[in-house]
Amino acid sequence: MKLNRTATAVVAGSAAIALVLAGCSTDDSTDATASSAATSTAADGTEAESSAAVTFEEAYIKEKPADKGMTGIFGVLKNNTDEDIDLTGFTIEGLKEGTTFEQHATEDGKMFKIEGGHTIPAGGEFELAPGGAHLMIMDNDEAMEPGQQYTIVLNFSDGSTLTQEIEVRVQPAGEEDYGEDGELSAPGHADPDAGVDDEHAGH
Ligand SMILES: [Cu+2]
Repeated sequence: MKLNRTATAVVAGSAAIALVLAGCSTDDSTDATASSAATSTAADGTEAESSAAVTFEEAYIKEKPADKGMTGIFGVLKNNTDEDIDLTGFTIEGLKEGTTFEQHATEDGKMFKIEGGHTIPAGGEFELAPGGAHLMIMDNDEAMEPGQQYTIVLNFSDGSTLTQEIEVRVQPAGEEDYGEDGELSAPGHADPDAGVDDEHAGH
């Protein structure tokens, strides 16, 4: 304890000296030059990222408790090439064995698994949004809490792969109902024989 206190005192003392020194140099333009250099470095990083064939922006995983088996992944897929590209598959690294990943669409408030994959139009974008097309994490009993970071790997029909960090977030205000709807419409994942009953139900 004594050592820690001594160390803290020394650090505090150094900080005080630094402040005094900084105060003496405010007439110089050195500080302004340093901060503008930092800004241009950040801009370079952004440019490098947008040169990929497909980028996934504003991406997030909707939070879920451990006892809820599924959740959605949302964001905007941007195609930076002049040809249509399909999302052929994806995974989230580090999740329990048995977890499955599906691509879904939503119609009349019910979501269902699509055959093939979502198509990102040439030079355009494809939005994954609550109540619309989305990606799903299924058969998973792990809690995903806001702020947690995962790595998502997206595979595309042109053979390219996009790997990036994705954060868990709370669903934006006004879209909280999605989770309940999603679970209620889980029959979309049922076996194909269920379609026979659906015909009767429709009449
Ligand atoms: Cu879904």
